[in-house]
Amino acid sequence: TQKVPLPVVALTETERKRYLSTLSGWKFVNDGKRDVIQKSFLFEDFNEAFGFMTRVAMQAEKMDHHPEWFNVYDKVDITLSTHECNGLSLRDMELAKVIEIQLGKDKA
Ligand code: H2B
Repeated sequence: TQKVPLPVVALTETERKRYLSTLSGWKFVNDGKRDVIQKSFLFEDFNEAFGFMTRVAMQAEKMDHHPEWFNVYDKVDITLSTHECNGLSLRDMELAKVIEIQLGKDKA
């Protein structure tokens, strides 16, 4: 089966709010240049944080949609946005979902 990439068109405000209501802790932010969603994650230590980043990175690469992230020891701040529409697309919502599923597995 052929995998069809999700479109890079900007979500409407209604769509954005509907998707965000299904994603716990992800906040909509306009950083002055573009619309993004952000969430901060806290782990037990660096090993847990970086393990999570590694597992997310491999899935993000498969999706050809990649997180912007900042890690210090046990903390990972993630920002998602889509360059092509200078804002939020379905791809960001899909990657956020993948991240949440990975978090569930890691914290289990
Ligand atoms: N990741 C994210 N988060 N946003 C993008 O717009 C994006 C990406 N674009 N990964 C992709 C790669 C694009 O640059 C390549 C050429 O498909």
